[in-house]
Amino acid sequence: MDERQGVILAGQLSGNAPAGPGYLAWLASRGFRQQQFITSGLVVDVADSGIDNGTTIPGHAGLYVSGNTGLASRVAYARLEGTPNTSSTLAGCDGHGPLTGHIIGGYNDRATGFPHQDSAGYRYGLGIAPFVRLGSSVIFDPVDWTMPDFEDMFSRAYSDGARISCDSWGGVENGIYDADAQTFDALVRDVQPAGSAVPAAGNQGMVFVMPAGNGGSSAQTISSPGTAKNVITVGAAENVRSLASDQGGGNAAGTDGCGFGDPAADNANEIAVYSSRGPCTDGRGKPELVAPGTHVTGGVPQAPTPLDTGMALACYDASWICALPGGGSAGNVSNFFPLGQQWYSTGSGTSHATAAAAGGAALVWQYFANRGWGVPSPAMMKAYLMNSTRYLTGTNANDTLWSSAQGMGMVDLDRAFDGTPRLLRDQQGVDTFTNSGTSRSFTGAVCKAYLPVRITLSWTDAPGSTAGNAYKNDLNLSVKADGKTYLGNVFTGAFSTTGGVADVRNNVESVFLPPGTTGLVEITVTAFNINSDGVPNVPPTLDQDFALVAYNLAAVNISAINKVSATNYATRLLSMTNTQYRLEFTRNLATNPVLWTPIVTNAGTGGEITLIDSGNGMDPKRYYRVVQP
Ligand SMILES: [Ca+2]
Ligand SMILES: [Ca+2]
Ligand SMILES: [Ca+2]
Ligand SMILES: [Ca+2]
Repeated sequence: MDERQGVILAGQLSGNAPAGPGYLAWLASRGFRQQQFITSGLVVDVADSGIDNGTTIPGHAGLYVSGNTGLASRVAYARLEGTPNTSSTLAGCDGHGPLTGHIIGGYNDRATGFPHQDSAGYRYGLGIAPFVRLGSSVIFDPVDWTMPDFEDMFSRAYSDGARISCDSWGGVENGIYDADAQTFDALVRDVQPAGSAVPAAGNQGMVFVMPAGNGGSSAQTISSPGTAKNVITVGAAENVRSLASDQGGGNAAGTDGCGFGDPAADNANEIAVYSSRGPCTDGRGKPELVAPGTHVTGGVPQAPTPLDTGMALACYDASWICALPGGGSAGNVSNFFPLGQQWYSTGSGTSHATAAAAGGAALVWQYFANRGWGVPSPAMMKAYLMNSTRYLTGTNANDTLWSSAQGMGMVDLDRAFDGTPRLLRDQQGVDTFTNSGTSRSFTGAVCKAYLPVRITLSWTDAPGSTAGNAYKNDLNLSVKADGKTYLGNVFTGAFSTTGGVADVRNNVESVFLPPGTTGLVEITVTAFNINSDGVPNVPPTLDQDFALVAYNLAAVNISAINKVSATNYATRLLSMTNTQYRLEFTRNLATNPVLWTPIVTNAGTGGEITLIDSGNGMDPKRYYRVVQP
């Protein structure tokens, strides 16, 4: 990728531009280390035209640990899927697969200016997750489609450690849910189904990150299988990078080989004109997210023992990336950006935004491991990413969520890893619905009033019908805060608004409240209509699980209050207003967790006392407010 793209995803902005180089330091500040990825073994599958030279010993240093060819390669596998075409190769000669791979995971810490840094010090080809391993599933060899068997292909990828697949490709851009979308909806839940190349009992989840397409700015132009319900579909916002002549580009206007000039890459709050727009033909919202996708730089496949200025593989022709005007044939100087070197090139398209989001997904996956939160389900990955977005306010954005242009907003890794408490529930058996009309409720206490409260519900739906509406099981999100009730996906601009009607179409629902929300927040998930086998391979036939992310809420788990006595938990009254009592428990409940549930005390008052956890790890002593309505 491109360090400018990384700094934007990290939310480090100055106005509409990245605030300055330092993405690797930012990653370190959020606790990310190479060793964690070595320990977890996470692989991001790159279903594309091949990474670098088509082997697990790439020529480009950026695909090795620490950018050092003397250390381990981070290419886990490289293989052809489907049927080889004439002159088939695993090498990414067209430039697309290599660019994708470097955007996800390229490493560059060089501090020597040209050819590894631009004039402002940003590294070319520094990926979003520069520690992760990459697996190459070649489905364009390098230009023609190999007609892969998706079940075989991704069952192999999973078997080799892939939990996220970056699929920067797609078909017709018309918003239609077709057989491919159906296949991917099934694979998200179980990527090793019976009959596949590497079958396994039960469900094995895979996160698929897919492009919206480049059919914008007309409405309803999402490409399949990005129209699938369970994948994460990514639109393109603007990166901020000049390709003008004085920056190493081919002309004063900074126009790239696809015709996009510098105005298409000058504002991190704008949506790229070409980015495909939702909704799908059945009214489902798309895309889910956006990431910077114009004038993005990444690596070029390298010959053995490249020069200091790099040396592209002889077959490299940049035929499936923009590069610079005049490029696109082997040996052309305009196949590269900046001019005068052969390590890097550039592209514009939702392919490159998708790769950035896939890199972000890799960081989220590892963050769960780092925090001891277990392995996130695809539904949780989607909920977490969509929950931590940044609302874009520029041209083609500044609209009401869920937006057909910006989805739920820009991937925001700063919020994703800001350490603010979140209430998380990930496909827990006790939460699974088996009947329409039932519901689950969760109560949280707002941790920091100066931050927003953001709640996202996501579920992996059963594959839909290719005729009519694709949506099946229907869950509803409802949130009560500050005495008001908000329904999922009822927004005005960036925030939820009261009123409206329950969303019957989307299998992600969000409620975003601005800073200033206080007290208890009640979240209710209702199974409005359970008509399908949402959890295949697990009885019963009709069921649905879900993932829930509630940002800036600390779980309030209240049960067995009768077990709490003054003996066990001596308390003192800290303050008392009309109806609120703040008590301190002298025993540290953080290290002695106790389950709580609401009770009716009837202690001479007839009132109900609710204990509110306002701490949840933020304070060595746990404080509880008592509200007597
Ligand atoms: Ca299976
Ligand atoms: Ca612009
Ligand atoms: Ca619903
Ligand atoms: Ca089931």
